[in-house]
Amino acid sequence: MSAVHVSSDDIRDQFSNAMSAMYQQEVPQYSALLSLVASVNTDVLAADPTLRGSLAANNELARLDVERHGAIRVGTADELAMLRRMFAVMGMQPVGYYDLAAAGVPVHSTAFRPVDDAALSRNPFRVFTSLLRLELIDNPELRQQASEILDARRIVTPQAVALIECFERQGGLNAEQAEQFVDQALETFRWHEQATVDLATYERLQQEHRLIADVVCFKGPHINHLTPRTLDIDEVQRRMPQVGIDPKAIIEGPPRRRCPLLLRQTSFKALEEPISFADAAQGYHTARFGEIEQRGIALTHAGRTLYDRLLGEAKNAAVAENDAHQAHLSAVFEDFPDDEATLRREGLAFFHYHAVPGAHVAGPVDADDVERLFEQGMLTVTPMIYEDFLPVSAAGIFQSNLGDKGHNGYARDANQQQFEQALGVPVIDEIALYAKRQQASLQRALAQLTGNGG
Ligand code: OOG
Ligand code: NI
Repeated sequence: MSAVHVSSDDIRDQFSNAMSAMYQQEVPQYSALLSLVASVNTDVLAADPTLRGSLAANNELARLDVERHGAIRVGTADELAMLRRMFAVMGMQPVGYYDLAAAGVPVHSTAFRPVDDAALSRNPFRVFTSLLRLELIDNPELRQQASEILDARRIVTPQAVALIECFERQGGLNAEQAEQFVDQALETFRWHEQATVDLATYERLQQEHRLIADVVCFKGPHINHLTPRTLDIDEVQRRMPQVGIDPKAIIEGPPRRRCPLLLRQTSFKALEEPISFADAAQGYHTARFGEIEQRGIALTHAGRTLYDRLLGEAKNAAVAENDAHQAHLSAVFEDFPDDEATLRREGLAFFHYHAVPGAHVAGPVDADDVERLFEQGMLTVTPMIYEDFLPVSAAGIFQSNLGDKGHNGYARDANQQQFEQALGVPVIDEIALYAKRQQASLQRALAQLTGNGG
């Protein structure tokens, strides 16, 4: 059968809208957060026409309102592999490897997201996906019990599995199948007020680590937050209490900059929600929250190394209050160049290259001519936005929602190989992706300048 296929970008867009609608209904505070972010974004754009122009030039403006990421946590290799196939239907691939064990969270993670320019500007919906590392549970009986509970559940509906298989066979889904797929896929991420275990089991797992109870005791990997993108995270953080939202103490990531770097994030604290257990006992579970993010420029290996070094230096004098923390960070980050020309010349960040309209050069040019073309005003750049996550920030977000009790870090090493075995494919290297996109934009711009391009 060969009806016309809906594009994966369309399916992702439909799914991300459906997920947002479901989460707004499940967690009304998330709706309040969305309104706050929309009004701050409107204010920022009105006050800063240059920013508006640059976002518009980069196709960033249209995606701002649909922009969000979510996060889920799964328990087994099979669950992770099945979700990889589900996300592939939506054009989302596993990018990056994040080890959270060092920060006391017994998971490792990747982000499922679109990878090419067109898909990213259409709808960049990303899902930060963590796999529980059961091997980090010390108590062998508890480990065994958790593993049996997980093996007995199916987190994807049979209809969704059938549609995934159909997609893999046909290379696409028709409109009706796509609609069914979105409905069925959504079921995996729904909240369940009933735990699948009795209260005593829940408490034992909770005592080992709150995250383990969250992953093991429910029917599936409920979406635990969604995150809209703001253009001014400091302002949203300031205004959150005015709309009845209680933010976490500190904005994670780099400080405020003229040229925003990577990713800054803050969240509101997880809600305590009533749960009933398999033995009919009543209790509470805390897992779901809301988060906001502000995205800046993607960094090269060199830029990222500098970022990690400065963040490490700033951590040594960690302060618990946000204004003081930000002031301290800003001082430490004075060693990081804060203008686009230097970031580019020193190879610290990634850019999109553009030929100046109407400009023309005779003869062949190559990458060695780039500086000269800049000086002659033939080439310009705009920042390439960071589409990924940051492990230290992610650990901060996890921890603020697991209570501050914390865990002193699991001694075991990161294990990307084990993660990729579970996933069934290697994760894509995010830095290589940015480099490839930058290179393609430069080639396109040079071809335009010499009249060989569109
Ligand atoms: C994921 C926390 C990390 C982010 O944006 O860095 C995260 C989780 O709590 O499952 O969402
Ligand atoms: Ni998040």
